[in-house]
Amino acid sequence: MQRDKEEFKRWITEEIKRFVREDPDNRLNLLDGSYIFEEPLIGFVAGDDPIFYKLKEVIGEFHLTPKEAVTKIAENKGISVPSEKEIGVISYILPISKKTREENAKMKSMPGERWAHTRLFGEQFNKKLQRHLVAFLEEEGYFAIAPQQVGDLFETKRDDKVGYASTWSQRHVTFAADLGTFGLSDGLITKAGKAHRCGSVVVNQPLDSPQRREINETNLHWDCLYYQNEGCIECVMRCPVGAISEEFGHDKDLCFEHAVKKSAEFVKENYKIDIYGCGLCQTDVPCEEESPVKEEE
Ligand code: B12
Ligand code: SF4
Ligand code: SF4
Repeated sequence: MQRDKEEFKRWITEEIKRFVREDPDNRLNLLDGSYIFEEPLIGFVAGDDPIFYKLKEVIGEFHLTPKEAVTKIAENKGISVPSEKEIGVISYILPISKKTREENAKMKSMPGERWAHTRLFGEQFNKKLQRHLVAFLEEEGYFAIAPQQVGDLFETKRDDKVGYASTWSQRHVTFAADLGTFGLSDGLITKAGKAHRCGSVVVNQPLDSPQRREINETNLHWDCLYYQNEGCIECVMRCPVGAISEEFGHDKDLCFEHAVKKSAEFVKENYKIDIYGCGLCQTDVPCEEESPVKEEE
């Protein structure tokens, strides 16, 4: 069943919120059973938005446009490939629960137990939500894909120009949906802050893009106090390995060594689960649970 743009947005927004509220896997089931994620933020982008070509310049030619993402899958399924105008992107933010943030805020080097469980089981839930949305849309006759869930499409790599990157950067998609902007630490700061995980789905439903600010250095980092000349370097101070600096921003290699490699040993030994994580730069900072920058009058 086809819907008009506004009706579609209301309908899918309701379903995402319902699933996050009701699905039993959005719970720290091996800890206290509390919510992993709080109420999501949801945004939309038009499939023919020129920003997707800009992302190829910024990230690399390997970063997919929504049309490229659907083409291969449509061809494999023998479905006619929708044009760019017929495609829309649904993007969402899953804010990490207050209790988890509070615990991580007390950590000085390694992630808290709840943060580690959120990285493992929260990401499993994030994937489940993407798969659920694809199935939910398909039941209604839409053609939908979650690019990060398609093995043939999604790949993370270490690129010569931009360092660690992927073929579908969720943060850049959420930026395109005007759900947030990039902080000094690289983290995407939204109205619900920077301590979150995010995801997206591409569908053959025309959607309008939001009115974003013009892209320039300040607007790209609009929600970050450092770029608003407010003198904040809290994330720099929080990083235990000096991976964030005023001079170079985020050093992904230093971050990788700590947040992926070193933390995995700690998490296994102390929390008995196989995962890595850190996120110290996302907690105990002014942008943790909200955008610290006031709305323009
Ligand atoms: C590879 C990866 C990493 C790498 C590299 C991170 C990175 N900066 O790209 C490493 C291992 C270091 C890493 C670490 C972490 N990660 Co990680 N990671 C990813 C992954 C798989 C791909 C990211 C990607 O494709 N990046 C592309 C590159 C090019 O992005 P970039 O360098 O940051 O982009 C900069 C430039 O493009 C620049 N820019 C310059 N000009 C322009 C112009 C325009 C128009 C735009 C839009 C941008 C732009 O802006 C960006 C910021 O400076 C995503 C999942 C996904 N599929 O997206 C998760 C993801 C980014 N990670 C996430 C998280 C939570 C973490 C950790 C906290 C670990 C943890 N869970 O405990 C740390 C945080 C590090 C930090 N300071 O942000 C979240 C981010 C949430 C958030 N608030 O931003 C994601 C989105 C996972 C998810 N599904 O939610 N991660
Ligand atoms: S802690 Fe301060 S400098 Fe760092 S991203 Fe948040 S607002 Fe920006
Ligand atoms: S995730 Fe950890 S290691 Fe990486 S930049 Fe943030 S605080 Fe530093």
